[in-house]
Amino acid sequence: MRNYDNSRKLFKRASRVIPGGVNSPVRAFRAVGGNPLFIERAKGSRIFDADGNSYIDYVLSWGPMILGHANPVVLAALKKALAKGTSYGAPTALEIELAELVLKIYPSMDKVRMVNSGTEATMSAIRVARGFTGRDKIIKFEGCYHGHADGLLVKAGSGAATFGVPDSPGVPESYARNTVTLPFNDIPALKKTIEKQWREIACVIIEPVVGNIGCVLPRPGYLEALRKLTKAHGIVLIFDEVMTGFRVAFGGAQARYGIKPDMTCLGKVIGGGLPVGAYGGRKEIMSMVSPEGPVYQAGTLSGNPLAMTAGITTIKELSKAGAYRDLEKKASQLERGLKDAAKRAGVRTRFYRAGSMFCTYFAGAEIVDYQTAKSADATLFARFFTAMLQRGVNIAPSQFEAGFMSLAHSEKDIEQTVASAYDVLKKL
Ligand code: HOZ
Repeated sequence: MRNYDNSRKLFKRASRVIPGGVNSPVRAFRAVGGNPLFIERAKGSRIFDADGNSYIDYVLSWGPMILGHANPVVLAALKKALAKGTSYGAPTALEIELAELVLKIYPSMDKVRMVNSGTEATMSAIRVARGFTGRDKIIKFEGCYHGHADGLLVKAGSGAATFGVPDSPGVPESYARNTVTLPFNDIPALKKTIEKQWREIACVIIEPVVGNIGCVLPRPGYLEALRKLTKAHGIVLIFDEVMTGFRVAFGGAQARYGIKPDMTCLGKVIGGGLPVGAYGGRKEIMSMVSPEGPVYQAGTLSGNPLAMTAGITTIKELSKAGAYRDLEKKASQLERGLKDAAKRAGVRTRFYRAGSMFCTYFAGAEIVDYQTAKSADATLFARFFTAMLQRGVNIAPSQFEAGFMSLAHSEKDIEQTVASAYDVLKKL
């Protein structure tokens, strides 16, 4: 049996000074039981906890570490940047370089603004969409999570869904009233709402592949219908690609599904493991942003030189020939292995994947939206999670979170993961 004594002690100490002992609720093990692991270091596909245990990691800091942990090229670039100072609060050439890279890979955007997190990106994009259209309401989808800004914590996924607070207290009714929520993958509901309320709707924000209730894929034709309806009614379509950007394809979900949104939010991978978010879009929309336009948005550490360096280096590494072929190969090896393990063990699961993000649901029925995702057996998942951890495999401590593959995962890591999964599944 693995020993978690040091993590347990650290959690006790943390709980005295930090709410719930964690700086983000998704890190707590409340949905699966036990205490969170306290991590000491990470390298490649592995993380190491405070008790010296090592784990093959499929959380990858919730997505950013697509090259694997402590990538030597990123670390070398960061060391060089560090010697030049950590923040200036003034423009740098690095910000231009990352912006140029992003715009080249995401041609739906003419201009992009760097911020510090995905939450800031979505919150700011919505403000700009409201300023641009002069309308107040927004549409979001049940189970989609766009960070924790007021008005987006309505029927939200991720930790909000995991801990049963999809409509968080503290969000004034008057804010929530401006958020219209619809089921994902439901064209008739979307059509009906837009045709009735379009005069009031500034934007539709969507995770094109929903990564905050596991991994829910858009049905064929769904994103196309969304694009058509929003365009016809002058509604700004915002793709929240914080999770899917550089993940489901180099060019994100918009490249994978061939849809051109009006605005895009990015985060995670573009920071290479440092805090970064970004939002961008068509020229006429982005020219609303201060100081070019009247919509205010700002940040002391926005465009931070270290974060820009990690982002630029990560994207350059990803642009090397074969990177996405390699990711696809590894992720499909895991997909085949896990599906086969579940079949051999006689456990009903549903596995979904888009590029290098994926989820195994303990469910028999198809998962197409929040309602169907909720039908998954969270108790069985919790037992699976705990036993996998004991065997040295780290997955997110919730049935409602996606898993991620990195370029650092080896064939052997994946074989070991699948063997552990079979061992656990047959005993469930
Ligand atoms: N958005 C991620 C969870 N689905 C991780 C960020 C967080 O800590 O909430």
